[in-house]
Amino acid sequence: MSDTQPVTSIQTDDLEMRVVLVGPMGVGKTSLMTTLADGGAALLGGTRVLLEFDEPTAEMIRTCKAALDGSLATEQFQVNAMRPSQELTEYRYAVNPRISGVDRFRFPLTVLDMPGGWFGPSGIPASLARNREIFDEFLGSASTLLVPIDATVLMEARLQHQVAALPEILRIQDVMSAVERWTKDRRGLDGSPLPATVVLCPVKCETYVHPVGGHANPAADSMRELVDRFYTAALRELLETQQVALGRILYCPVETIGPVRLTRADWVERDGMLECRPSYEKVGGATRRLPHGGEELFAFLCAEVLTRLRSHWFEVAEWERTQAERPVAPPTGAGLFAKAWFYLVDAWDERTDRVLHRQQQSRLLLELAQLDKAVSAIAEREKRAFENRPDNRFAVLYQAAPGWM
Ligand SMILES: Nc1nc2c(ncn2[C@@H]2O[C@H](COP(=O)(O)OP(=O)(O)O)[C@@H](O)[C@H]2O)c(=O)[nH]1
Ligand SMILES: [Mg+2]
Repeated sequence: MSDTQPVTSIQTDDLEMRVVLVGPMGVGKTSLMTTLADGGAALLGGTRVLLEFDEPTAEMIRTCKAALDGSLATEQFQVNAMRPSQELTEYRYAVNPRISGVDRFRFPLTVLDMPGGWFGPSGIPASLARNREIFDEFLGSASTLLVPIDATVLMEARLQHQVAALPEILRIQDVMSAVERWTKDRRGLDGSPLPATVVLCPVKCETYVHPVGGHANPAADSMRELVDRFYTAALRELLETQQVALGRILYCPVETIGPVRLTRADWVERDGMLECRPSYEKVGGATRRLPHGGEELFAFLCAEVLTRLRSHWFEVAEWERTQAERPVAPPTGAGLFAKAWFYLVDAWDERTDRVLHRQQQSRLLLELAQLDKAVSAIAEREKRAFENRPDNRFAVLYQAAPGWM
């Protein structure tokens, strides 16, 4: 079967995962992107599924990894090793489950990283107005919004005036405005509504998560409660008051560095704004990053598009079946001569054509069975990550009723 066979109502262009990262400057957006790439590589290593990057994306990830690795290279962990970005950055990956040597099931995964300065007091500079248009255009066609949350700021605000300053420091109103605009503009390339998931990702959270394979950390419950109080509640309010449509809210803490622990958090006032300045120490003299959460986040992003991809190709296989089972008969109303001609000449072509459709259907069904095997690691990780069990790091915070769109 040719890869370009035009058969179904679903546009293959829709089989792309588009994700937008929103959050203030320095919250950890670019580090989160890098950890997502680490997670994809770890999850797909040892499977036949390829993770591909375009060259600029590979370069950006190399730079970011080098900066994060460098923050652990010195005796003290270096806070703020990364340079903030003023540019809108597009990360382009593709997930390619190569089956029988063909790229039929390859799908792009594109993440747009907004410059955090847009949420600052000065907003978007006029010189970047075009960037804003690109951002809005992309936002309308994204099916997922990733919201990194500075867990250290959230958890270390203990005094009343610090807690009161949290919405301003974390720019929660700006985040909610982006969610609102997104849910209202959201459409697929064929104009149909897209699934909409908000993923709340606490970052800088290593001190507050359940350690992998260790005892439960009571701080993990407090972090979850604070995320609920400041973010889930605001999202639910949007759902109720603005009638926005949302499919799911997920909770996915991500450690982009790993072996560091908070030693102190100083609160200082700068330009009339309260600021949290954390200090960390390395755990056990660590020199290598040990990120966590990137695999689960990657699995979730892929699982969503894989569902769409499977149903697209099952629909194609079904179309092939209907073509293979069409009756071989002359056109209705054909005269005697036309009928005779049909059975003598055309019928053979038609029969050959049906055999080809049957072969294409069988081949597709075989490939789909191989696809399921190839991506089983992704599907299993996604299912296990977000299931409801005690001391799970990850959670589904909200799930719309079936048929909500
Ligand atoms: N302790 C800790 N620091 C982090 C983590 N992720 C990011 N950072 C720090 O936060 C700084 C800003 O991160 P960056 O990804 O550039 O933020 P962005 O401006 O939102 O893109 C980096 O220099 C890192 O040192 C994390 O998981 N833990
Ligand atoms: Mg950045």
